[in-house]
Amino acid sequence: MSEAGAVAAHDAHAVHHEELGFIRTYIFSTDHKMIGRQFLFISLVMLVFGGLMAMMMRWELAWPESQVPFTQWIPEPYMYDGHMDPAFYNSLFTMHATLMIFFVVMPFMVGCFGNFLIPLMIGAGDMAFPTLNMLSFWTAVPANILILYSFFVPGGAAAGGWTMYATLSAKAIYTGVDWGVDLWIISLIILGISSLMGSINYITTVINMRAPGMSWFRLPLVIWSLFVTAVLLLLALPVLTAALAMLLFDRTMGTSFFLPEGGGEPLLWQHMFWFFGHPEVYILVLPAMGVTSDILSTFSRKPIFGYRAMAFSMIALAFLSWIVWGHHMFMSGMNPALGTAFMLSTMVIAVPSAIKTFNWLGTLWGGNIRFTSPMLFALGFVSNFVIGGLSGIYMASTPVDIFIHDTYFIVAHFHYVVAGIIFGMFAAIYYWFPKMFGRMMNETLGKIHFALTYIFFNGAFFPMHFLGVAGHMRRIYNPMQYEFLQHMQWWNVFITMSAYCLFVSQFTFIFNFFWSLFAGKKAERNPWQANTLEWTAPSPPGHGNFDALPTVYRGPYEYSSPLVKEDWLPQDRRLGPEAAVAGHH
Ligand code: HEM
Ligand SMILES: [Cu+2]
Repeated sequence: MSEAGAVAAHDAHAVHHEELGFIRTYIFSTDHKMIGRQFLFISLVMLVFGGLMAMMMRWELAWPESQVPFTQWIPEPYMYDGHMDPAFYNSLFTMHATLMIFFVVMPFMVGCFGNFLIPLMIGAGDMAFPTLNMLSFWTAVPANILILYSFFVPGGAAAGGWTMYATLSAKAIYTGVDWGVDLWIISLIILGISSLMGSINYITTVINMRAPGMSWFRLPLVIWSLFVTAVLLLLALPVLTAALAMLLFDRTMGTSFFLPEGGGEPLLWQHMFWFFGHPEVYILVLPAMGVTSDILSTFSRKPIFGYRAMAFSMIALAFLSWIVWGHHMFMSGMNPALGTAFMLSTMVIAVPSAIKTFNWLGTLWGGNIRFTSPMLFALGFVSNFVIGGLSGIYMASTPVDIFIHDTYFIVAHFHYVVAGIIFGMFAAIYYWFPKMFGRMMNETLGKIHFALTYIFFNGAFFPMHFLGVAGHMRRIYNPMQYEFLQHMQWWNVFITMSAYCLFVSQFTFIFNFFWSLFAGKKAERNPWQANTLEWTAPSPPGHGNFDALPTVYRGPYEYSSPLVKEDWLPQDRRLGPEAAVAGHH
């Protein structure tokens, strides 16, 4: 265990377990690493579906009312003569967003990496409640099936937008039947239960199962981010579940929480939805921030700059996320004084966000930067986050928001933030793939994948800002119907072409992923010379994770950590030969 200098044998006995059969190993596994991989695969599959929906929308927006390719296979209610039914466009953007948010980013970042990393990085053998963990995954599966199945029920998939405002959803609207909305509600309620089980497990594990010596301020930032995310999940998801139950009652049982004719209040839905919804975007983005912090530190060969400020700024973001929901409702007729309060609380978010950004830059500053594929994707995440964060400040300002509300400026903004998380996802997968599967991914392909993704991502989303300020509304299926937009239609064509190139570029990743899974170079324990505990375990770690449960003497960002070799440090940070000896090398 030479690379495990910060770790001492705490328990001489390796953890022994009886051989498990195929079903217990791969299907109903209680091992956090297998559950993590299960979440990984399910979210990658849903990413393909969500991506295909985006491609169909982009085709429609560039060449409205044209023959959309492959539509000959799509049944009548959605298509006529190969043309897209406008209501189907509504289903597409609703389901695209629902899949991407609830079925891709959440299971990928929280389900997969939360599961895989938490026990390994805090030095535990598994989660606190392994069976609950398995249940959490198997509760999520029917939610995935239901949401996809909803395309095939009478009325088709839900079409009210991922925000499902009560005015569009509390009563059947389009065809008289819209079972899709009911399935959407039920699916998300089930998924909420799954998330709840996961978050209780994560919180308990981080509080109770840390290895001896792993104090709170020795936790890697990715663990901080996942912990704060789990707390947000625990508090936010029940709000959504309650709202969803009320909506379902309105639709099926004759209540009128959101229906004015029965004395209800449609705006109540907006309040409940966004009281959940803004914390939700932090649930999505915080883990990507944590991943980015650790990757930037490893590949700059430097401890993270401002570790405690980074941890506290995540807590601050989590707290602030509860008092800003009204910024989604500036145009709903709220009292301007209330609008100003929400505007100010929203602007305060810029402070912890800027702390994080400048600390990332501080981490890079003077580092021995190695541009590996995880590093490039982590930098890509920072770049997207800065762009999305800056456009957020415009929208937070009520007078500006009056003009850009519900335009493509918004679509540009949230794709830079939430779709930008895809960069954090790729960073994580390139970085932890060796630990997860015991093999390295191909670096050259990874770099090509990054370059193409970065270029076409910006090509697809940056011009949306121009369309937005020109007044291009979101959620419309045919921009050519509006004369004032026609002269800008070539931007829509440009965006669509970039989006298709972006889609096609992902094949470099798919190929790399599967090829490396079977034929990649075998990974050592610590291929990136990183400093956190998971790298002291075998690649991939066996059941029980560590040869012996570790004891921790130093945090990952402490220079004197023997896991940091002298020659990985920038010249002026080297401690000299004595230090190297003291570091047991
Ligand atoms: C990377 C390729 C992607 C492309 C080309 C794309 C494209 C689109 C398009 C064309 C729309 C509909 C705009 C409208 O008509 O208003 C849309 C909506 C949306 N997308 Fe994406 N998207 C992508 C990825 C993502 C990801 C990864 C996420 C989230 C994690 C996401 C979240 C959303 C949301 C929340 C909406 C709003 C839906 C609504 O209005 O209810 N997108 N996207
Ligand atoms: Cu918000």
